[in-house]
Amino acid sequence: SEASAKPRGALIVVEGLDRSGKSTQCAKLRSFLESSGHPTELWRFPDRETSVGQMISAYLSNKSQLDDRTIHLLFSANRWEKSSLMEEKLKTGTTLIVDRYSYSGVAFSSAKGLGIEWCKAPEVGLLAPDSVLYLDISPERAAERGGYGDERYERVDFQRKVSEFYQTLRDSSWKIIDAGETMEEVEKKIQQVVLDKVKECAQGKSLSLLWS
Ligand code: FDM
Ligand code: MG
Repeated sequence: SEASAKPRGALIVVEGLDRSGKSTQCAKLRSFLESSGHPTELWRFPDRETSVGQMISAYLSNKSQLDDRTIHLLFSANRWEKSSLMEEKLKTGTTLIVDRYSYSGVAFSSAKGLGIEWCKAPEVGLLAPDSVLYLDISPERAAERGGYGDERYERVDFQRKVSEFYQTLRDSSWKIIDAGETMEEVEKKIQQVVLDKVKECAQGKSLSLLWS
């Protein structure tokens, strides 16, 4: 078909602690790719627009209480409900920059005490990112950047635990970016990594699945 003859887009995931600069860098990366001629969309998880996403949003803003396993599965369901659209976008040539993905899902829930393998199980079979950019910053340094908001999880002690669990999830698709550098330096590093990856994907790198 015409769709499958097109070079596919890349699945680029950006991870990191709260206040590590993810959202800013995702927006900059999106305009960079667009201006370089690569059709690009910016996605984020949780996607608070869906009905599952609204339950998640209420939980994060402390308007509702949910059992730890229940909210974990809702975060996962929120990725599954977008998974076929994600695949379609990639296969028809759109690069996706995704602000948080399954790594957030596992790191945050594991930091609450749930087992890592239990946390990974519902993620198995989702599309695996072509590249994970981890914006590396200490929780103390992150908190200094204007402080955290008042959502659940935005506390230094908890974020430290999350960063430990993130480390256990690192694999060969990860690129660790020093997020303590200036915004421009971080931006330049990300651009280089991502452009290479976008080219690799357009040249036929195949999509794979988590978590193999
Ligand atoms: N979070 C995010 C999780 O606990 N699990 C997940 O699967 C995802 C995607 O939700 F504290 C947490 C991480 C963060 C909170 O994310 C909301 P944003 O990026 O701050 O909106
Ligand atoms: Mg947040």
